[in-house]
Amino acid sequence: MIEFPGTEQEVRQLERFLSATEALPASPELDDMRARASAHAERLSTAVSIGFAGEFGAGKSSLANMLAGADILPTGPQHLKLPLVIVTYADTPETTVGWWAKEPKTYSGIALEKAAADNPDFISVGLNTPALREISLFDLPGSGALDDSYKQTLDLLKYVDCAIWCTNGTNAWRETERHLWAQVPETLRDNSLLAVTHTDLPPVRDALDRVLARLEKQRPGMFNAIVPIGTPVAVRAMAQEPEPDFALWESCGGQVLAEKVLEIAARRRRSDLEAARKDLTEEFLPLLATLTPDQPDAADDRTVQPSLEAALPPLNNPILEDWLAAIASIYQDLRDSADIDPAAFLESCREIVEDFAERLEDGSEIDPEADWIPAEFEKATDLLLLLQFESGDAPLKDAVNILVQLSDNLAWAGSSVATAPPRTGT
Ligand SMILES: Nc1nc2c(ncn2[C@@H]2O[C@H](COP(=O)(O)OP(=O)(O)O)[C@@H](O)[C@H]2O)c(=O)[nH]1
Ligand SMILES: [Mg+2]
Repeated sequence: MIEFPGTEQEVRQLERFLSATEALPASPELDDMRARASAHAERLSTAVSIGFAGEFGAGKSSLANMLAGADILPTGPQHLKLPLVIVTYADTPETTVGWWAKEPKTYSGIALEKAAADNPDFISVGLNTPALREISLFDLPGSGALDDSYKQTLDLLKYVDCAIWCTNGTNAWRETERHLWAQVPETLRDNSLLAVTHTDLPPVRDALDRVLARLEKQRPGMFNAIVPIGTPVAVRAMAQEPEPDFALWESCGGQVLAEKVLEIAARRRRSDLEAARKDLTEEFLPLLATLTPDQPDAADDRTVQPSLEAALPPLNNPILEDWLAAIASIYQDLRDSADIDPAAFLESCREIVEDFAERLEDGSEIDPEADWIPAEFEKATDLLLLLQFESGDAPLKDAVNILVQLSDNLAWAGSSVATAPPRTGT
């Protein structure tokens, strides 16, 4: 089972950075940092988008329905001409019609036909399927050979993080498909799958090994993986009562396809997270460490201040202040040394966390409601010790994340009752 990486912690840190820097005097550097922080926060709070593309009748909508676990998108020959349809998460089912240059309009419930009649540029259908919180599905209109739809497909593929190019196994991966796909940016190709559909049909099944061998030769640089699928069989397998027919789900390709989709989406999410963490640890958090965190009045304080340091009132959270100073000293050491020794870095992190764990023990410096925090520091001490036995870069990143998490804990609750600022719900 693939773990989909959570983003709450990073989003919270980015938001904290944005609110703490909101009232600072503008400068090109700060504006650039704030723009990057809000772009990271936006990306990490939005589901990873998976585009289904391919020629007419290739099985795009059937496959998107299968992954959504619902019969939402019409399939087969039809009168209803649909633009891009996005299937996404919503608490209650709704249908939104959207235009690139006009305000959208929302209908309650699933209303594709009504939505299509508005002649929108795209339609978004909201379902409360939990998996859609992580991934949204973009069902692209079919592309024909070298007509307008071809350019439209290329344009719409710019909006997706990952794609599944659907090709009909009866005549898989035709010249027209290759021609289009070769024009897709390399990063997207790398994050995409080639789904060979209709593999449940006997002629396709019989020739499958040969077809897959041919496609595999052309795969490098074009797709992350090739997955054969008999979609109606997969749907039937999952709909079995009283429980899904897992053997059939596996043999028709449903299992591998679902896993691969999750894998490319999770990989994309991880790379977004890494980019955000890099900015957080290298720039945002060090700047934040020089400021007062979460001061409720900071955003309203419009007084012009001469410098970043003077821009915010002093801390009234002494333990947090000491903690941030300790972290800042680690950052400083990191900056000063050309070549970090991972073991030494982990050891200094551990020492600091251990010191604070001891200091927190008597409970006088934190909000009584936050009595779980000392235990967090003790757990972190043990974790940091364990990380010293691992190799590579991963333990360093984990250590930084642990420090950041602890900073968050202290920012939230690290002031004594007498000096605690009013809670702002952040
Ligand atoms: N046997 C079989 N039929 C499929 C498969 N995928 C799609 N179909 C059928 O092919 C037709 C076109 O599928 P659709 O999902 O509408 O294709 P789209 O135009 O790419 O969205 C429909 O009648 C589907 O039921 C498959 O894997 N096996
Ligand atoms: Mg379709």
